[in-house]
Amino acid sequence: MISLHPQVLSPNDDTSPSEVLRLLEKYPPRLPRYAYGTAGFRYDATVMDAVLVRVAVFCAWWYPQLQAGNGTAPETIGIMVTASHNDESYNGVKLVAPNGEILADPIVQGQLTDWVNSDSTESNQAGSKHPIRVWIEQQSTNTKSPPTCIIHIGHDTRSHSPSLTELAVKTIRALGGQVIHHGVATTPLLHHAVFHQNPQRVPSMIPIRPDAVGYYQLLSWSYLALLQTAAAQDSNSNTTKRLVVDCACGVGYPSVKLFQSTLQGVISPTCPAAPTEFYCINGPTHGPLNENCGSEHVQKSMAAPQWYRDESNSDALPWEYCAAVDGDADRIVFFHKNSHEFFLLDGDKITVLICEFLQAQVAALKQACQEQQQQGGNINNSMGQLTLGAVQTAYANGASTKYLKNILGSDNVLIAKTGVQHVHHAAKSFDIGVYFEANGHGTVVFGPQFYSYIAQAEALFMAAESPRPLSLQRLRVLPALINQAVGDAVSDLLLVDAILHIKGWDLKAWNQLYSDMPSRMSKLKVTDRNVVKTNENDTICLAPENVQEELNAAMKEWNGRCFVRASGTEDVVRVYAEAETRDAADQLSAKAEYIVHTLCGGVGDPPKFPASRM
Ligand code: 16G
Ligand code: MG
Repeated sequence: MISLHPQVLSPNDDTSPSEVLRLLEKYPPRLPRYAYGTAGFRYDATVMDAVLVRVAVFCAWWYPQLQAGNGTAPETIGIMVTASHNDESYNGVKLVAPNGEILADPIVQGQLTDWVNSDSTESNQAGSKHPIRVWIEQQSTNTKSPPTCIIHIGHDTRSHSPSLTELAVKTIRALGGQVIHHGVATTPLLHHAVFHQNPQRVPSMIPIRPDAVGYYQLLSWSYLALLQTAAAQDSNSNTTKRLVVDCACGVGYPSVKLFQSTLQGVISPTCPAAPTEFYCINGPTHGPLNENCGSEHVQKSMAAPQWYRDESNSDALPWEYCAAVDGDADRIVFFHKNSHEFFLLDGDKITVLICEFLQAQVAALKQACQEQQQQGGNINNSMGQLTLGAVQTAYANGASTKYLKNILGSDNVLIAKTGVQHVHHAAKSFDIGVYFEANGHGTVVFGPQFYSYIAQAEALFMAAESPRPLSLQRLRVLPALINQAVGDAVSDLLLVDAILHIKGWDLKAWNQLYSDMPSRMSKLKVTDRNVVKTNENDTICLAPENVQEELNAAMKEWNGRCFVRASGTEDVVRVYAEAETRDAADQLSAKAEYIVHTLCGGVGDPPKFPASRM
């Protein structure tokens, strides 16, 4: 169902600004105001048509401004139509910048929001036209060669995604643009395609593979290469494990299936089979998207997903080693369930696992390089050091932050604002930056010093004709296995599976690294969630007045931590609380909910306080 190669749709024979003006008129904004949320626009699908037409116009208008214009290849951008973990009734749109990352520039986001909300069919009330409308009118009607813009588009498996995507495609082609249409795609596949389509952005250690075939080959090769380092270490048994992957009834299902078939094609006598069998459940036609399944359900409800194919038999599934991805497969959590226990390994646990692994590899490589240099009588300090850091959000469980600070040092653990755009950016301040939100969004990013260090280490061992140490083999392969543009549930699945295999761990051993503090996440309806403003990393509420003072008093009373913020994907205010005991966390959460209800315009009856949830 995922297209192996995208379809290239050339511009319309004649560029047609009048067709674009007609589309703008036909699909006027259907809300008083569309807000750019945590990851783009996300609303009920019935009001998204206007957004798709306008986002497409914006991309065509923005594209020429992104080109260096000095003879370098044009840089593409992308539009992903998805509402991720939201239910089927929603849809949304995320923009991919030329570096393959999610659009993070607040100025561009502001311009886009302004345009989406402008009365773009006519002169506005003040009688002036929006500059982008003026730009459309100035476009000539001649055929454009080369295309005015090149834009990648993909969509998830929602029933309304193809028609919304089609609106954007039509608009771009009418403006003389070329569309690289990926059809059904995961969000990270689209990011990967844009990143690899702009090859000057891709470090030379990563082979360029701009389409689905190439991407899954890259994942297969690098996954097997990483697993082979475990075989070399000989720390594991040869038994095959089954990893159940709940795909949220979405695009993760064909994505993992495509990976599996690609992997089969890559395995050869010299390259042994993987020790893990991936068993996908909950595909797009099996049940309702994200309903009682997928990573959002598993993480928020702390429960195994419903198995839609054969509910009666769901106990028959071995739920020992399981993962759940979300509706567009850009996040993942792991879980284990048996007759007497359920435990979740969320983004925090993933961060800790990966950081421990990387720290050990970096230390081993440093030592191996020093020994090699000593043997050669050539101590060369020019390789420098590698900084390894972790980025979390305010939702990170306090126990994970404490653990990370212990192993990495306090300065190497940052708390950034909620949303991939913020955590990804912060992670780039390290040579190796690991970021995961508790909800499972995350990846590892490698900076220029990392690539230079690895290249120097390779040169060192090659010159000495010495075998490359395992640490070097492992670190060398990671940038190809780990999506450098955005977190990918499939890539993260493979990375975690390979690390567990190398360590010889099951989920229990991993889970025992630390114990989460009791916490609670809740959400409240308020009249206007936009009245709630927070500081640069969501830890302090700046408005309405007195909210933070009241929260401070509650935190003191229950000896815990809590914060509140407006959701960027749902019409609610979210509350997070954690404390030393379950009761204290519940009491603190109830108090914080009460504060939000009374000071932020809560709708309906105030939540009960003290809590009666025991
Ligand atoms: C979106 C964000 C995610 C964030 C979540 C918070 C991306 C790609 N996704 O899913 O990072 O954690 O929103 O949701 O940025 P909220 O604003 O509703 O709490
Ligand atoms: Mg998602």
